[in-house]
Amino acid sequence: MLKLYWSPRSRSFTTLWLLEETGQPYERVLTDISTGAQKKPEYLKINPMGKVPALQDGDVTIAESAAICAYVAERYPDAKLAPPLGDPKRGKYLQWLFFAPSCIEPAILQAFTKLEIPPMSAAWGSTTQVFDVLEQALDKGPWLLGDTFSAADVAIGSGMNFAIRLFKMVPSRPAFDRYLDACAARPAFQRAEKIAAG
Ligand SMILES: N[C@@H](CCC(=O)N[C@@H](CS)C(=O)NCC(=O)O)C(=O)O
Repeated sequence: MLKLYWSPRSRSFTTLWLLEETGQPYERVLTDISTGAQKKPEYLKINPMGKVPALQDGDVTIAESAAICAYVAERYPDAKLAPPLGDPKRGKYLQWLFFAPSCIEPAILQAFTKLEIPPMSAAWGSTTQVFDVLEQALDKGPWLLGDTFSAADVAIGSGMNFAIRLFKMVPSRPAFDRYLDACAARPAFQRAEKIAAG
């Protein structure tokens, strides 16, 4: 059975939501970051970054929320959380899945810290550019791939929920409100919210 190392009120939410979407049983190993559990030598063997979440599948250990999303979506293809190999939707799926850590996450932090970085040098361009592009992608909706919900929505939806609704780091837009309402209406999201509250 998969083992998820997680902490309440943290980025673990993404992976809790994803695992709840699969409908498969998994074990949760509480690694409470407020106690420093993530820096203990046993845990550093699982994720040398000393951060949650991390996933263990037999001898395989994986860190980084987006990588865990990709792994779990492929591990349980029946959950239909990723377009299969050869499906034309797979290209955009991968683009959005990688957009979460490489553009959404730094854009949120930039909005929060107000750090000035020349858009030509920043891999994500600018906060405005990232959110404009996301808004455009959600134009048709309800999901990033239109009618097809995927692990990319879990990665991006949880980041945007964190930034807009939980921590008010980023101002919302009507397209983001619609998207976050759709995410929050999913029973798996609601189950993960209860778990993540600790
Ligand atoms: N890039 C990582 C970031 C994980 C991360 O930042 N985790 C935070 C909690 S939200 C953490 O474990 N912080 C504890 C620490 O750094 O000691 C991912 O997406 O999984």
